[in-house]
Amino acid sequence: MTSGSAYLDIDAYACCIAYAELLNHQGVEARAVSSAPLNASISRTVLGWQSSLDDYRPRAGDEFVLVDVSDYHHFDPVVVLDQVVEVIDHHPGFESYWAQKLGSAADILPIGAAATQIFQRWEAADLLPLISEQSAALLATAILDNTLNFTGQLTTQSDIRAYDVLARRAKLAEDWPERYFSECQASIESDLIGALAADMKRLQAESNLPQVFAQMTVWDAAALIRTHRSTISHWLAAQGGDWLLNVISIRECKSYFLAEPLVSQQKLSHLLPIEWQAGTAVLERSLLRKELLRLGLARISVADAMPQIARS
Ligand SMILES: [Mn+2]
Repeated sequence: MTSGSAYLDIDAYACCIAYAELLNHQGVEARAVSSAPLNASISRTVLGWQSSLDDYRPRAGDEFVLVDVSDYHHFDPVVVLDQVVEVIDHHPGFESYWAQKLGSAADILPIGAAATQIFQRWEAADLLPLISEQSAALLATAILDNTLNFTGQLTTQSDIRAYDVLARRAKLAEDWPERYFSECQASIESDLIGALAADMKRLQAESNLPQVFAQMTVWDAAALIRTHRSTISHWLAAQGGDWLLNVISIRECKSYFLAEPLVSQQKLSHLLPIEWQAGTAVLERSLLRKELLRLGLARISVADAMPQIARS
């Protein structure tokens, strides 16, 4: 049971732990394994739940289940590609590769959180009464985080229902969403560069999105940018000449973009109705990097289709 290489967010972390727990109940020996650093979405309280990854090093002959990742460029280095037996993910782009390789053992869906898919596995196995309070709390919080408190575009009814059931099992407080996202902001602000580095993706040069793409989810994005803008810009500019930071503001349900290179601003203006002012732009809804990737892919496929239409 493992996930991506760059960093582990709460969705990947929760899925590894909770799916390993389910498989062990089903008599399949499984370990939750990752060699990636944890990012700020695994907040102080979450770490205090005393549920963690297993201290285990994969051996020759082990099989791998991937959760919350399907792009084989970004696997945890412990993974042996040919020994992957199952993929559970909600990122776009590699659906047909895995469908061909694994058939129905590839479960890649446009859904708010991979944690919802893991919840569905527990439910389908009729074992939900056995889920530990920690795993229920982890999965519920992963759903909150990845759906942006249910405001993200990919949020589905299944995510909402999974949260309700899991939050009740885990006895989470009513104000847990606000407390959780405020905690994430505090941990980001206590190590801003670390948080940027941990949640940054490098996209292919031919991508129609900025090549250096950092993202963070906080309670109050305007305050974060006001206080830390020069530190952020300085560090991102050192990573390359085409960069963007997406700060998702849960309190206001908006996305704040920070990009100083003109080329990066233009790429984003191509995909979204935004106006840049001195390197920042605000979108009146919260938008995730994977939603932007989806928009970018849609534009590529439209562009690819054009010449064919012209020829026929
Ligand atoms: Mn996820």
